[in-house]
Amino acid sequence: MNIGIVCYPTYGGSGVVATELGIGLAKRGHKVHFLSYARPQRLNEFEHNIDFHEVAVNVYPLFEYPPYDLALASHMVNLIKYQKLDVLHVHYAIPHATSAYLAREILGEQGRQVAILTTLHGTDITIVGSDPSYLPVVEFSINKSDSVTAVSEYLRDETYEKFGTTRNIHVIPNFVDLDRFKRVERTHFKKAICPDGELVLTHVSNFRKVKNVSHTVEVFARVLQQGIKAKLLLVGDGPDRINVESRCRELGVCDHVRMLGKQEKVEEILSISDLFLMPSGSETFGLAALEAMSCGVPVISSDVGGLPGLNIDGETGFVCKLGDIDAMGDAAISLLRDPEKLEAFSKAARKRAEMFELDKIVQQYESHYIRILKKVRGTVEA
Ligand code: GMT
Repeated sequence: MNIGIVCYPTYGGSGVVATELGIGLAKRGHKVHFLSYARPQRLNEFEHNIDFHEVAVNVYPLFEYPPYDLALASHMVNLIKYQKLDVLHVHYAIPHATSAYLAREILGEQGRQVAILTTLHGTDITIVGSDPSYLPVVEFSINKSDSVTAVSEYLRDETYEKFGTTRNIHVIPNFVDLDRFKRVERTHFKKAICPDGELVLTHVSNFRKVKNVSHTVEVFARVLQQGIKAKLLLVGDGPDRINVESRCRELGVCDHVRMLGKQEKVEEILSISDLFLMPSGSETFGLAALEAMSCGVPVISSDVGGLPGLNIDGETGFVCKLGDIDAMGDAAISLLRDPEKLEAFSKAARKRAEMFELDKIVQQYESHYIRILKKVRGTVEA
């Protein structure tokens, strides 16, 4: 198949899922075309059957807000037409699903040959998408896609609740590359970060408000207060970083916190981690937590969205009430103080991650493409 994949290129779950899926599909022999305003962060190696098409937005003095969605729709038209796309798979509804609809309309009968699949990821439904300033357009675009998937049951149900759609939304969960995200020896790195054999707590995100990164610092301060020798590794960057830094200063824990910024080889950091913290205020799936679990790192998470479905409370980590820093601190301390329990949780975390193995889920998408393509082309011939 010729497959177009549209995504955000940034440090974030939807772009990661889209990129890993595209790479997985290319390995299975499909021709994959990525479309975005920059090369997706994880698309960093040459593959003979992967092309990247950059969407450049023409600036013009009248445009205070250059219309990316229109430039994207124009690129989609060309891709569908000249690369003979069978499937156009857009990740994150805003504005990708709308541009895809527009491209198909522009192409008329020709456009009916391409199957448009929208994958909903999170805030495109839960926060931004349901804001009145976008809701009617998002709802329309979801309804006009040939098929819609959501990354968790929670997100599917939220979509039904927040949008007036009665269409079938299929759940295809996120996935992880178990070969890449596995625990490996990183003795030198561990020694450099933890010269006194400290235990390591890690958080990975794009430091948006919704991630509650400051809560990780609060939890960590409680761990230190108990006399446990530990380090907190904060990976990623974003708008909330400045507040996180000031919280570290207020709590007097700066010397024990490392701000590592955006990192490519997250698996190496996870390999020296003992606990992963995800205190998010909203999280439809929690891909970063899955990657941690795949490296055998138990997760202390909040109880929102898809997290309780991923992180099994008392088995792969602990699920605590949103914002309950004391509970998260106690959970972390109980594991860090008990090496045997920590080891058992680590094994259970990896085992749980194995249920989300990359190949299995890529094949689910592939079968889904074939199904919707039959539906779309069948309709044209009928
Ligand atoms: O919806 C977002 O915030 C964007 C997206 C991203 O690019 O960071 O994150 C969402 O999609 C991920 C991949 O499907 C999920 O693992 C994240 O849980 C989800 N984020 C939120 O719901 C906040």
